[in-house]
Amino acid sequence: MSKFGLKQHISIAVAAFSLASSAFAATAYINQVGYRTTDPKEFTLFEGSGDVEIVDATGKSVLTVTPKAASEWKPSGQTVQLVDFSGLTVPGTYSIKQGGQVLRNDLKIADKPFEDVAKAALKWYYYQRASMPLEEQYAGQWARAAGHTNETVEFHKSAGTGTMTSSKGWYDAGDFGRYIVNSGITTYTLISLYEHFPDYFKTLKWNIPAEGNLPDLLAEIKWNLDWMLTMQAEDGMVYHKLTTLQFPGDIMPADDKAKLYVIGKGSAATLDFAGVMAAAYRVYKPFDEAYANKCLEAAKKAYAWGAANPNMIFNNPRDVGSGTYSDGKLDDEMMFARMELFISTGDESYKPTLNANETSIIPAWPEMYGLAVYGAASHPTEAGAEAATAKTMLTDIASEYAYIATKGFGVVMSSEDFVWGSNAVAGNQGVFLLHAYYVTGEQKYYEAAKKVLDYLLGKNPLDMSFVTGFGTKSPMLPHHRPSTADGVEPPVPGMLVGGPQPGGEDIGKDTWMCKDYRTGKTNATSYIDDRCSYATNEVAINWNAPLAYLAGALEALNAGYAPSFAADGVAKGGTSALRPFSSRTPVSTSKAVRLRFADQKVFIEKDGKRFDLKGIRIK
Ligand code: 9MR
Repeated sequence: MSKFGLKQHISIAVAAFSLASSAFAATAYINQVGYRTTDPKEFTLFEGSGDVEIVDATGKSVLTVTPKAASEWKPSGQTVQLVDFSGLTVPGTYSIKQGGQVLRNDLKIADKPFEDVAKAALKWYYYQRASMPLEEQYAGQWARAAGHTNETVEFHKSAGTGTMTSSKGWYDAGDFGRYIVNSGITTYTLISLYEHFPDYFKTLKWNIPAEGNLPDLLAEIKWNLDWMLTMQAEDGMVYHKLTTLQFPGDIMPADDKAKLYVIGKGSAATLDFAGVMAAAYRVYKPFDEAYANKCLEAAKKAYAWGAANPNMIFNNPRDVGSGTYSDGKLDDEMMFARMELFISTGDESYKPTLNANETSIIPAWPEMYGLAVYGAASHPTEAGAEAATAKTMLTDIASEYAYIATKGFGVVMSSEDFVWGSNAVAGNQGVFLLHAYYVTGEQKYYEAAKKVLDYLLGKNPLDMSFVTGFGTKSPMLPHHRPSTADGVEPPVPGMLVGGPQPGGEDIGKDTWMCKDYRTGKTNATSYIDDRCSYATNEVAINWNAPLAYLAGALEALNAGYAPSFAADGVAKGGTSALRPFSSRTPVSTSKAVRLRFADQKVFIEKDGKRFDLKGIRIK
């Protein structure tokens, strides 16, 4: 018989239980880079119970929040709660506590949380430049010799005979190939970032050698446009790619001495090229009219060839093992080319008609329809009735997305979205949501787009930022040949890795392949930070583009810049803070008095308290 009475038994049991439960702390998944003072803010809580406390650097509790109702997120199989801590508006670093336990201490609030991410994501294109050395004054410890400097390249028999000249451009990914199709979506996304926020990008700089008087963003894009222009044949057709016959080993660009070939012809490359060059015409015109005209003429010639040869599908020749970017469905490339040419020329012969029932409109390298939707929505004067159709197409999908993003991990991603380059699927969903925001001014779209960045920067079940050099934990061994071969420990910064997906294409017995990293994992956690993993840990120009777009656009909007075509209400500070767009007021800081808008009401906020316009405290 125990020497303790019943009451003591119970209290010992309770103490033991709370000890046991405290050993299993909840997990808080956060955007590790930071949250904007004025933005709505949310993190994801797994296996939590009770309220959450936010504690400042002095140990003072500054906010207590009750997590939202739990819901399951299928891609990771976790049942999680979203925690809204928008009430935290003072810059600083905080801890998250629950049940007396510190869950993490790296929660950051800042005025411009994504500016450095935007600059680094854009600067990465400089690090990918072919045919020029990266000098230390720009590249720091990642300085390297020029690669692929011989301008004379040979035609593969799939493209012709003899030689031609071609140089410049961006290396596609972890490999050193240059591919027109993938340059299509990438270059267009970056051009549209400039076209939507020209005044913001006229001054934003990230230390690159920029040509002439061009803003950094346009200078960087031109490096690739110059290369693309070399890939057009006399008759207007555009070659598919410029690569070696096989992928190189883990070497620096300058050591890749294998012969370069111009490989393949096709409608996808030609029509993508046409759309990109037509868009380029508009943004370069104010700086260099001759160059702009050259782009437009190239676009017209490419389109003429594409219209006459709309179904020429590229497949890798038998002796070629470099990337394929082979696309068997080409009506979307045609729609993209027509839309951009129509916007730039007003010529009725290009006039496209959007199909409002088209559902494959989230852009991806083989899915260009969505870019035509963006083009129409963002050029209402030029696109006329197509702009209205585009707006409906955007809001139909975006309203569903905005709802989905209120559950689970707070992102749109579903189990099926975890394909090769899943992080870019997320990124493009975010860019899509921003376009819906521009044309409606509805805050829910801004918020859902912003939450995509939260996901990419750490609010995900792997508890890591997917961007090299950013966040508490980020990829260290990306599948990126220069980062592997340069002898520098940190990888080149600003790269978004492809991300989790269960395909396992890189798993195998060869020494250079990965061991199975999927055991016990789900779609959203099938990932390994190892250079072997080209299926989850590679980087690519088309993946960085939506990251750069999202981070850049969110900073531009919050600096007070709205796209010229945007609906009333856009860029009045993103979401909660109403700031007059025209006055370009800087983003307010810690102790500021803010005019805010929520639940259809305008109110004043000071020190976290709310007052009506007469100064009377409200709840
Ligand atoms: O991003 C491409 C992905 O959608 C394909 O499933 C995959 C396999 O064909 O190829 C990816 O693109 C790669 C390209 O072929 C070569 N450079 C690296 C790219 C990223 O892995």
